[in-house]
Amino acid sequence: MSAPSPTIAAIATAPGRGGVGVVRISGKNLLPLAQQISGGKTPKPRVALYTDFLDSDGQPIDNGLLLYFAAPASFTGEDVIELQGHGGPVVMDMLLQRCLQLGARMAEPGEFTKRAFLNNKLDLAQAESVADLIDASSRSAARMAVRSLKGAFSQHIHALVDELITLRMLVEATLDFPEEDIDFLEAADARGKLAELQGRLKTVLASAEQGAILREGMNVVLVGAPNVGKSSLLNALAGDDIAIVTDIAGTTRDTVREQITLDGVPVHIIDTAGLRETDDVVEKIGIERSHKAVKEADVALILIDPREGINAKTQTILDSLPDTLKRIEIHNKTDLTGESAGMFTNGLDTQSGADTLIKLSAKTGEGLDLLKQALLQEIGWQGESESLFLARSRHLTALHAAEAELENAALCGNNQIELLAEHLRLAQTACNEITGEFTADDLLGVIFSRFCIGK
Ligand SMILES: Nc1nc2c(ncn2[C@@H]2O[C@H](COP(=O)(O)OP(=O)(O)OP(=O)(O)O)[C@@H](O)[C@H]2O)c(=O)[nH]1
Ligand SMILES: [Mg+2]
Repeated sequence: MSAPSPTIAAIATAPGRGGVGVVRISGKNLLPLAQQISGGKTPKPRVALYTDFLDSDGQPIDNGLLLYFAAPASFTGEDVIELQGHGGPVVMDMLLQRCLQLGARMAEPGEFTKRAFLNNKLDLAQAESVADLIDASSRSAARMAVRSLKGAFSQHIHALVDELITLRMLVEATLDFPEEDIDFLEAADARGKLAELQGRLKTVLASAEQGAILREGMNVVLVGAPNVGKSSLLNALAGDDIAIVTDIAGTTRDTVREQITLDGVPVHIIDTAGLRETDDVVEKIGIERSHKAVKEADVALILIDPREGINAKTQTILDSLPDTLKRIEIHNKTDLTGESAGMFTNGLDTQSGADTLIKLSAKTGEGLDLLKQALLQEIGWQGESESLFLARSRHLTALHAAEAELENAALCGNNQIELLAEHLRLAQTACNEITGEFTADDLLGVIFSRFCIGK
């Protein structure tokens, strides 16, 4: 692949004020630009040059450090210049405008990383992990993104592809030399190799699925009658007074969102308006929003005061819940109801249809840990380990496709060698999509457009 040529520039630091702001430039042969901006100085690669940054009249816009990375030893693989000036929005914009005047154009979101990919500095999985690292919403997510950026995920994919290639060579050799045929494949233990490959793929897939949980997190919605303690539970989980709590039924009218982290997994909690018959216009809208929030959720926490049971409005919502939505029934206020806190899962006949019941007190915090544990169990989180990858759904789709092709390959009979070869080829294509070896251009456009500018 050849590198696109126009010089690009962008403010790489976050908008707003900061001690330092960085304008980043990438392109071919950037030394003339460096000289014009610095008043004729020639920067040495990888040595900080303290200089004024000059406008077209030779007047200083700012002063700071100019860093020059000569191609190909740079992030993008092209010449890269970083102007590290003072981090004010106006001065940064003036520096950027100066670069545009000198022939650069504004970089598109993710364009620096895209060039790094096109110049073989990063593979696609690594490039994606750059964005994941920037977007990481927990320490665990950040740690995994760095692991992927340093190539841990790609290494596993490459190992898979290497084994696949070995197997394909065996099979294709049989096609080319039919006289060798089946005995040859049996002698080389092709079936054993295929089974091994399937096992390896399963392991990678399991790690990637865990990584996807860490990347995407989960949406949890709190539903129930007024006054059952939904907002109190949100506050208890968040460890902060996020939502207003009173003993007046109908306190929460709008949905309230808060993100917490459980064992490194980002959890988006949505508190909703208590569900009841009402003439209050505002509350009615709130109840409508509760319906909507439930539809977006992965897990619904159905709060009940066991002394009162489920009211008609709550029942209506429960009846409308999709079957795929996971449910946990919660009996709140154990400090008042006399029940002891606990988690129950076997042989339950809950009012809500949930197969997990937790008794807790949002007020005293008793039983709260059980709820956290249950939430992580519901989405299948097994805890962080060194072998996880911060996978995206794109990766999971590709790995599942490869898995299906290997299963089909395993089903091929001894007289279906051509079909076997084709399934193995398709399995390899699916794996290669992850690292970008065979990814269509339009897919690249989608992936990189989700980056921030300057990255
Ligand atoms: N004793 C006790 N009181 C609780 C508990 N949880 C909530 N409460 C009280 O119950 C009342 C209602 O709590 P909220 O958290 O506002 O209930 P809600 O479900 O959000 O109510 P709406 O927003 O009106 O739908 C408040 O007076 C809380 O202090 C609990 O576990 N034990
Ligand atoms: Mg409330």
